[in-house]
Amino acid sequence: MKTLKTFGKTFGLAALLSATAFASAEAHVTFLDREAKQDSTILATLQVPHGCDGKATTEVRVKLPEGFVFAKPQPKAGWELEVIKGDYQKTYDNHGDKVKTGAIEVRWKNGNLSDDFYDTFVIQGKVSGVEAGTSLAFPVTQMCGDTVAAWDQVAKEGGDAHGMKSPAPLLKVVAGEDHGHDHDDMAGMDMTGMAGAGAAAPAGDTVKAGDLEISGGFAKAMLPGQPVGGGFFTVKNNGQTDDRLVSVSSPAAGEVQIHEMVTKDNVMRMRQLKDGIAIGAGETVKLEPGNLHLMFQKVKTPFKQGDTVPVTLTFEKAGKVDLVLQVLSAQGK
Ligand SMILES: [Cu+2]
Repeated sequence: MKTLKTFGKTFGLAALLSATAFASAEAHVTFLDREAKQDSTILATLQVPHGCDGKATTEVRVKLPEGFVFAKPQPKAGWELEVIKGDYQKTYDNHGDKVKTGAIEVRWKNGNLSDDFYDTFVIQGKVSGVEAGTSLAFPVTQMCGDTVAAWDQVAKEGGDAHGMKSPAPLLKVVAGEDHGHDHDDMAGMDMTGMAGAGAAAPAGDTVKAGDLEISGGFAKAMLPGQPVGGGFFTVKNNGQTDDRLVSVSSPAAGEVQIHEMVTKDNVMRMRQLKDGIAIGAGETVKLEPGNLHLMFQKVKTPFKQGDTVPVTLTFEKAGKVDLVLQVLSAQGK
């Protein structure tokens, strides 16, 4: 516990420094995904958007709050990793084992993250015994050689974090989904894209809409820190007239674009297809990795293997079609 006390002091001093030296810093250290479900194991992904006043970041220290347990940091190439263990205030149950101690602080050290670049630092852990609506604060100390930036300000209970110069990254704990159906979840979502009557067929099933037959829908799991995701499916046009996929929406993403991958001079490039994809009469069009695909932008919660992603496809003739994509591994298998 000695280490901890020393730490309190370090943080206090650093807070003073940051208030003056980093007053102009706009982009804070924050979590990529700022919400976590109760009693879920998550990848807490910290985004470090810049160095300290132009200097490269050489160390990132993260203090873990009570209620974020069984933590394991992700090693990063070019950084040493130090995990400081200590006592939890409470005792936690890990598959029947009573656990009282664990990681309470993680430090990535001796790295070199240029001020021109951005990077993420990931800690896997379980949110446990925390009431919904609580925000867990993860005070961060960012060191750039001997310059220190502390992201450790926490608003008082019910207070406002806005306007704070160096707020600690917060993770808001929300109610779990173990209450039967996912209607609770859907209530908070943007339903504008969810047109059409009736529920979509289960993930992976073939969906028919007019002359179209849509099958094999899947999405790739997203890697930590990856801001966009890919989606794929096959459309078969059994009719006598051409159709066209004109747009796609999903409650899981702020925007869904239709892309194609083109290789020119040995360089692979992605291109947005603003006019969508033609589905000629009698033709089968396959969206697949390395070729045509959906690109999910502004994804709210990174896709995890085993999840499902609902999408609404809009065709020129067949109209709106609801489809559920099964999330496979990041390799799409
Ligand atoms: Cu793309």
